This record gives sequence, structure tokens and C-alpha cells, in this order.
Amino acid sequence: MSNSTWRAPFIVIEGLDRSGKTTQTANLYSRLQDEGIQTSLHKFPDRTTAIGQMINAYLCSTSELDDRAVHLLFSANRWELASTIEKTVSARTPVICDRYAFSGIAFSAAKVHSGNGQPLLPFEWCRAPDVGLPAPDLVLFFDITPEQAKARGGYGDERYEKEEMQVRVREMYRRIGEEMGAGDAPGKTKWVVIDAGREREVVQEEVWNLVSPLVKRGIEGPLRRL
Ligand code: T5A
Ligand code: NA
Repeated sequence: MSNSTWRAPFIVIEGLDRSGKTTQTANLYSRLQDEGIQTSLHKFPDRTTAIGQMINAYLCSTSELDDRAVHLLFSANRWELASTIEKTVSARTPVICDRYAFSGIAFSAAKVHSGNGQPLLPFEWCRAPDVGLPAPDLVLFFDITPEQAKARGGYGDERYEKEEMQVRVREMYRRIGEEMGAGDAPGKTKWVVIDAGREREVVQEEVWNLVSPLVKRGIEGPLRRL
């Protein structure tokens, strides 16, 4: 780019458990590196920080936390990295995140009372703590059916890896995606649904075709906020 005001993009890969996010972010990272493009890769929850360790203990069920408290920890875990993300894209290094605020909303808003099946936390309450975080330029939402996820060896032992939960999470992501719209308007986050139930290589190619032009072109204008 000739203009001196451009910055690098902020790209998020979101999706259901077992949809292949970590596989594809790792692949994307090394493919960009092969082309000489250094990127900054992050994963949420970032289990390495003090807050991340509390989240990890909760997910592994070695600790119990109030649902609101853990929701705020997930958000705080993103705020810990907010200024780093901002500085990195300004310094023209693309940022790629494996999960972000959309996971925060989708998983918390999908929780229900065990007795009556009613939602535990209002959707808008779940959204609030992330308002003001850096907004991604592109979100790739990895969609997969619970049946396809099961075929990948099933869910693990972590707290949210249960089929009924995943069905509700998928519904929440659908709602978030609808609210974002196609996002093709300039200055809006673009939300793209990826059919993540296909072969690794097919998903890989689609991801590459969406991400590489953005990385190579750069973004005009400042990072926006959620
Ligand atoms: N959470 C997270 C919240 O509640 N609030 C928040 O704010 C945030 C950020 C942990 C949990 O935290 C919740 C959401 C989660 O429940 P995590 O650490 O991202 O989040 O979860 P992980 O368990 O690490 O990751 P996932 O289970 O989501 O898996 P991935 O990354 O989607 O999938 P991946 O790449 O590890 O692949 C899963 C398996 O499938 C195979 C892989 O080899 C692997 O065995 N696979 C494929 N198989 C066939 N075809 C393909 N195309 C395949 N791609 C991968
Ligand atoms: Na993962």
C-alpha cells in the first residue's frame, strides 16, 4: 500500500467446540509465515495469565465459580490483551485470534437453569463487559453440526463440551451473526460462516482465500471498538 495511514487487520476465528479452529489458525499462521508475513497469534481463553488460570480451573471443573464471575473473567482475560492488539495492528503486524468476545457471549448466554431450562444470563448482560474492546475486521465463524463434532472423537471433558450445550451455543452464534449482518459495509466487521464440517484442506483453502487478500492489502482507518 502506498498510503502511509494503513494498518494491519485484526482477524478472529470463532466457532463451536471441535470445529477445527486451532488446527486452522495454526495452519494459517505457518502459511503466512511461508510467504514472509509475520503475524501475531493469540488464543482465548489465554490460560497462561493469572486470570486465565482461574478460567482453566473452572473449565476443568477443579473449581466452582459464580456464572457471572466467570463470564467477567473471560472478558477481563481479553482486556488484558486489548492494548497489545491495538499496538500490534498499528505496527502493521496482522493479529489472528482463536476465539474472542463472540465466544464470551455465545457460551454464557447459552447457559440455562438446570431446573426449568430458562436462560441464566440475559444476552445483553453477556455482551456488556466486552463493549469497547478492539473490534475485528473479519470474523470467520466455523460452523459444525453436533453430529460432525461427535465424529471427531466427540467432545472432551471440559465443562461446556456437552451436546445440549453446543446446540444452544450454535443458536447464539447464529443470532450474533444475524445481528452483525453481512458486514460488507465499509468500516464494519465482516462475519463469514465457514462450513467447518468439510475436509481440512478444503476449509484451509477457503480460509486462505478470505484472509490473505486482507493481510496483503491492509486496512485503511483506525481499529474500531465493539
Ligand atoms: N469460552 C471461551 C467461553 O465460555 N467464554 C469465552 O469468552 C471464551 C473465549 C475453551 C472453552 O471456553 C469457552 C468455549 C470453550 O468451551 P478453547 O480453549 O478454545 O475454549 O477450547 P479447545 O477445547 O481448545 O478447542 P476446541 O474444542 O474448541 O477445538 P477446536 O480448536 O475448534 O478444534 P481443533 O482444531 O482442536 O480440532 C478438534 C479435533 O478435530 C480434528 C483435530 O485433529 C482434532 O482432533 N479436526 C478435524 N477432523 C476432521 N476434519 C477436519 N476438517 C478437522 N479439523 C480438525
Ligand atoms: Na481449540
